[in-house]
Amino acid sequence: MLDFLYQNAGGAFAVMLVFQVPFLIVFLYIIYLKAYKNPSPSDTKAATLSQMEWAWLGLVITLFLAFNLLSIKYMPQIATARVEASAAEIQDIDVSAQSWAYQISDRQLQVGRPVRFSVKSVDTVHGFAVYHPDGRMLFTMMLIPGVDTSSIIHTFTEPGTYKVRCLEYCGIAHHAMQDALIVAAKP
Ligand SMILES: [Cu+2]
Repeated sequence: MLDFLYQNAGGAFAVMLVFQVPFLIVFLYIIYLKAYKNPSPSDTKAATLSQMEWAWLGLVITLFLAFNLLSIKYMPQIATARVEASAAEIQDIDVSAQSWAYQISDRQLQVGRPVRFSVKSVDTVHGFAVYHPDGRMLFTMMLIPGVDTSSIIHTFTEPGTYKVRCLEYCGIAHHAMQDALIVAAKP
């Protein structure tokens, strides 16, 4: 769905601006406040400020811990270990990456059946990223030649065509290093 944004330099630049412009606006606004609106020294007492700083620090630490603990089960490695432990019926797929294409033992997958991707590179550093049909990246792996095959287990929940892309720059045809997986609905 968002693919069009990433297929040309203008789109990528626009996405970058969406992230940067709010910071620029806040930055300029603060300069404006201190330069014209309220140039005198702050009248907040130092003691009040330090209380606020402690409260802020506590909030940041609490949010940091909460987000990490709540999201840990969504980490690909943790999710992989959980599926492996539950002894589900896993479909094994071997993937070999080579400049600038993938060899994939089977591109036909099924909704609801866990897939173990065992992926390696035979020449240089490559990536193996799988995208949902709506453009979201589901996971990515970095493949280093000479390192053992690495594997990840993913269970697809929706049928469709899932794009595969290399996300590690690997030479002149890196952008063309793409493939696709077909996920079929439950029979
Ligand atoms: Cu590449």
